[in-house]
Amino acid sequence: MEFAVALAAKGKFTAKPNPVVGCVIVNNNEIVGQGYHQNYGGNHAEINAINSVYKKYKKAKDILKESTLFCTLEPCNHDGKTPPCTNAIIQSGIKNIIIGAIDPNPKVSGTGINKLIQHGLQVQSGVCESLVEDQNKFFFFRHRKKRPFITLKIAASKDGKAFLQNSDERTIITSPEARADVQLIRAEYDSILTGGNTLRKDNPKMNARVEFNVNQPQKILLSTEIHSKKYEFFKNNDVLIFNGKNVSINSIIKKLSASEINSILVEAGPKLVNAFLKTSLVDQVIYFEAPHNLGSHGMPWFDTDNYLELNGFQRSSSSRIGPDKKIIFSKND
Ligand code: AOF
Ligand code: ZN
Repeated sequence: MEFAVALAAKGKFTAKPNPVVGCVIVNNNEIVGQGYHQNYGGNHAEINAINSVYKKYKKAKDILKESTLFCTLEPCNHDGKTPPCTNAIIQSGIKNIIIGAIDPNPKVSGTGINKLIQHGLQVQSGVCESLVEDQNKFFFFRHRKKRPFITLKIAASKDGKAFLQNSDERTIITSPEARADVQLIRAEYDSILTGGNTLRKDNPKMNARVEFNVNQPQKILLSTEIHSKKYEFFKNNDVLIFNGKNVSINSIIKKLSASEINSILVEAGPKLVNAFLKTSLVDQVIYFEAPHNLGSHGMPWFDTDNYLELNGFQRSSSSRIGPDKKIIFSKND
């Protein structure tokens, strides 16, 4: 199963917002087939693994009848973008199935296992369960909490400021190393959310500029104003726009909870960041801290009554990226 978990990890940036899933088929202590869910909308792991046996062996049918299938996630039992994996497994003749974790997706949850058992297959589940949940942290979170996981990303000067108030230019605070790390973080998320102020001030692209294939995060804009499409943010992929005088973060997150988005990275200015913190919907803060001060012209990140610890956050890790610090704050619940 550990090997299946490692296979699943290969789909980390291209399967999302689907979960990563790996599958290994074993016959007489030998691996005869393997596969993983490579692309969103594409074949599921089990299908790729079964196909790999057919590709390699002339007597695939006989081999499959005597094999055990290890799958990190419960095989699906619904018609989604692909047909149910349970049908393919039953048709393959495989009799033994070992599963990592039960699929928390209500369209599947438990029904995949039940179908296999009803057809006389031996099923065991819960093997390496926590590894599977960890590698699909956002997917499990959304299905359990019925809303996406929300992270705030903040780049601050040593004195806790966001930008220079006496300048119209974009203030670059952190080092190129820290900014490269942000690209990797973006690549892990299903969506990136920003506000109108950041759009106008920084004209950010907000895509994941990395040197490997990635399903680009869905861009989301929250703003009281309607913007022309001249901004970089509107280029290259569709933007979900929430406009209005009193846009409520709670109602927007509620709407997004009905979508497939498992995670939201909020990269915005102090106003929106403070508003998010006040909703109690933030699960994690990634705080980059540069070694220099911005001084009295700097705009503080947090309102005086709204600092991180007050909102239940504690430092869970701290590391160095180039000259900057990267501190992760999370909640204990
Ligand atoms: C599996 N094997 O490799 C994956 C599964 O739209 P679809 O058809 O691609 O279905 C997506 C859902 O299927 C996804 O939300 C999750 O519940 C399950 N993913 N299931 O048997 C796989 N990726
Ligand atoms: Zn499936």
